[in-house]
Amino acid sequence: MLILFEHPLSPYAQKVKIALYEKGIPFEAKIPDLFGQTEQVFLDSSPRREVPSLIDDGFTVFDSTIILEYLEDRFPEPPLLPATPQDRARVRMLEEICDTYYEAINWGLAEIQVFGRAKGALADELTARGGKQTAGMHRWLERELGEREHFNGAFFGWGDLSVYPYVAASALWGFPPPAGSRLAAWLERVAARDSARLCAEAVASVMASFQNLGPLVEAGAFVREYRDHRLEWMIRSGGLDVVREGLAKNNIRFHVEID
Ligand SMILES: N[C@@H](CCC(=O)N[C@@H](CS)C(=O)NCC(=O)O)C(=O)O
Repeated sequence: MLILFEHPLSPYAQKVKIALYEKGIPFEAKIPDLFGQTEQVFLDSSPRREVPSLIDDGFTVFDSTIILEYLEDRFPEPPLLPATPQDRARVRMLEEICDTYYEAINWGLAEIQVFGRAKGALADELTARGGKQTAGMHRWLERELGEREHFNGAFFGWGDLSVYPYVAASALWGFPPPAGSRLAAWLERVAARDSARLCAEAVASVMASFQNLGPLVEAGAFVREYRDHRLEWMIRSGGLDVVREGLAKNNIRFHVEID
């Protein structure tokens, strides 16, 4: 059986789980301990120590986009990519923007709301910036969706599973799509699918155990990865001091250096 190293809150892992559920591929989900004693088999599968990574009969694949490509090649039915080259390019562009721009906004909001990275005026400022950026993202997605039933086009697929985890997370952090928008109606339709529902249930059960993790972050129990677009988000949105403090306290990290 396929093994998927994942974490329920990871939008990248959710993309892959939705693909697996939609294709009806059985898999064993494992949550590696990213902050403690990590299984060697996970480390071997993921040189950056990130989830998701997939093991298929000894063959390992990391990075959600590459895993999605692999699953589409290995298990072509039902297809998740749309049929035309134009639609395929279109949904891949949606995925790219969501993975590299939208993700950082939600991640930043979680750093503030769950991991207690900033307090008082700075927390308010960062949250407000995240809210404005989310609203911009929602306007862009509303235009991209247009009159379509699915981002993918005629059927649910790659375009939808690439957007869903991010829009669902925005709602969790207090910034749902505007009531009455086509995006809100799309979210409701997608959330009703078994694949998305299973992911949402896993998110809810993790969130129930998360209160304010600020003291644990302070104590060094979490060394969070401030990589590429996330680091940029924190600095661009006004949180350079959060980065400085994290570096001083050694509770943020960058990509591991590959050896
Ligand atoms: N480009 C990768 C990004 C994966 C990623 O950033 N995963 C995060 C979880 S959302 C992670 O594992 N971070 C490790 C950490 O925070 O230590 C993908 O698409 O899979």
